Amino acid sequence: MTTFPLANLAEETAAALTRIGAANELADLLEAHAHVLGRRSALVALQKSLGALAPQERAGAGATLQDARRRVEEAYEARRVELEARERQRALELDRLDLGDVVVERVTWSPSVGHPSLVATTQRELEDVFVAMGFRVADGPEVESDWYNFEALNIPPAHPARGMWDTFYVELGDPETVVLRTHTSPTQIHLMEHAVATNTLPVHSVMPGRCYRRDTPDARHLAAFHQVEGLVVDRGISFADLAGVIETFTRAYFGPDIESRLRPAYFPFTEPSAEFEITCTICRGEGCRTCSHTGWIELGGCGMLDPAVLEAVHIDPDEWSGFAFGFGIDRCAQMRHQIADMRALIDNDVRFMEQFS
Ligand code: FA5
Repeated sequence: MTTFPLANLAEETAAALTRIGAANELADLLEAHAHVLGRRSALVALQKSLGALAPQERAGAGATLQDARRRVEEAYEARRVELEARERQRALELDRLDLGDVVVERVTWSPSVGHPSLVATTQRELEDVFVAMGFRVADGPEVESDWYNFEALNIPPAHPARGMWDTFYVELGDPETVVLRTHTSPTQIHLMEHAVATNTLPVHSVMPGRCYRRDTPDARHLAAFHQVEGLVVDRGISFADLAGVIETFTRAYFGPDIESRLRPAYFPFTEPSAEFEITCTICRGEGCRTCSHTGWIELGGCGMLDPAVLEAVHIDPDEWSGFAFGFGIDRCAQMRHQIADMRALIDNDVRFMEQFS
C-alpha cells in the first residue's frame, strides 16, 4: 500500500503559492493558474494518487490535499483581484495622463484675444487730442445723398471738382443720387444744419469716420479709408485760428520733432484752402517710395469756410465765420508708426497686427 507524499504536497503547494505570488501581470497569473492547478499540475497528479491510498488514509490525505488546493485557489483569487485592481489603476492613470496633457496644453496655449485695429486706436487717440483742445466728437452717415456729399459743399453737378473724388454710387433712387461718402465733409453740413435747427451755434466739433473712393490701393491709398473732419463755426474766426489748431495737433500727436507745413490748395468748400503736410517719417525727409521721393506726406486739407457753404445751411456769413479740416486717419497711423505701405493696414497679417495690440 502506498503512502501519500505529504512532503511533496507541501513542496508543490509552496511552489504554487510562490509562482502565483510572483505573477505580476494577469497574463502571467493565468499561466501560473494552469501550471499549479491545471490538468497536468502536480496537485492534480497528487489528487490522482489518492486512489491508490488505503481508505482510512485517503480521507485524511484528501482533506489535506483539498486544504492545499483551497489555499492555492485563494492565493490565486487574491492575486487576481490585486492584479486586476492594479490594471484598472494603470488604465485610470493613463486616462489621467491624457487629461493632464490637455490641461497642460490649455495652460500653455493662450488663445489670442483680439484687440482694436491700429486704425481704431489711432482714431481714439486723435479724438483725445481734439477733445483736449475743446472739440466735441460727432458722427455722420457713411451713405449720403449727392446733396450732402457734393452740392451743399459748393460742388454742383458736373462741376470739374467732382473729379477730385472718384465716387462709388449706391443703386438707390435716381441714378447717381446716393453715394458712399467720399470724405467726412458732408458731416459738416449735418452738424451746421442741426446747430441752426436747434439754435446751438457756435460749433467746435471733430467727426471721424470711414470714407470710400474708387482709388487703386497703393502705398498711401485705400479704397475704404478713414478721415477725421474738423469744423469750427463761431464769430471772428481767422486763418490764424486754423493754423494754430493744426500746429497744436501736430505737436500733440507727432511730437515736436516732426515738421509740418501748409501749402496753398483748392477745395470748393473752403477759401482760402491749404494742404497740410508733415515730414515723411519713413525717410525723415530724405525721399522714399512712400512719399514719392518728395520728403513730405499730405495728411489732409483745410481752409476757411466758403460763405456759399454757410449760406447753403442758412448761416449768415456776415455774422459767422469758421474753418474746417479733414485729415486721413490711416495716413496719420501710417506716419506715426512708420508703415511704409498703407495696404499693410488691411492685409490682416496677424504678425503685423500684433505689433499694435
Ligand atoms: C478731402 O477729402 C477734403 N474733404 C478735406 C477737407 C476738409 C478740405 C475740410 C478742406 C476742409 P482730400 O481728398 O485731400 O481732401 O483727402 C484728405 C486726406 O484724406 C488726404 O490728405 C489723405 O490723408 C486722406 N485720403 C484721401 N484719400 C485717401 C485714400 N484713398 N486712402 C487713404 N487716405 C486717403
